[in-house]
Amino acid sequence: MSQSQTTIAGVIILVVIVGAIASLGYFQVYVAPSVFVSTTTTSTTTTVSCTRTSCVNVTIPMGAGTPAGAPGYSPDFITVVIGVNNTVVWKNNDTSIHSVTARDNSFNDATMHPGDIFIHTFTTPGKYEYYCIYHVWMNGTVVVKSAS
Ligand SMILES: [Cu+2]
Repeated sequence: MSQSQTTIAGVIILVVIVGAIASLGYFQVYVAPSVFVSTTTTSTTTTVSCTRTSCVNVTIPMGAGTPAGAPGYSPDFITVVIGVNNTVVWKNNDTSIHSVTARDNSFNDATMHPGDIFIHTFTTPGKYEYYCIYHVWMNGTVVVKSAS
């Protein structure tokens, strides 16, 4: 190997090493933290959901808006009793936006971003049907009964 060939080989090896270190640093600084941040956010918002017996959780699961076999709201039919468990907490666990919109307009959260929570307390007995304005095939029902 001549002197210039040795120098070129040395430069190439140096570039490969620097590149490897740089990409490892990029992963640690930019990629890894975002993974940890999203995990933290998920567990934080989960604890915000209803943990009392006086309310009922309804989740919007992953893929809820996919037309074919969409899971929609889960559960999509609930019965609550005034004074017992008449507060309903909806949580969007999907990665797309959804809404919880009453057909009689008595309640509405039109912009539920991923991770968002919507809380509504029912005070009048009746049957309340709701849907998602972005995915009209997503339907849910809340039956509200008086304490009696
Ligand atoms: Cu939707």
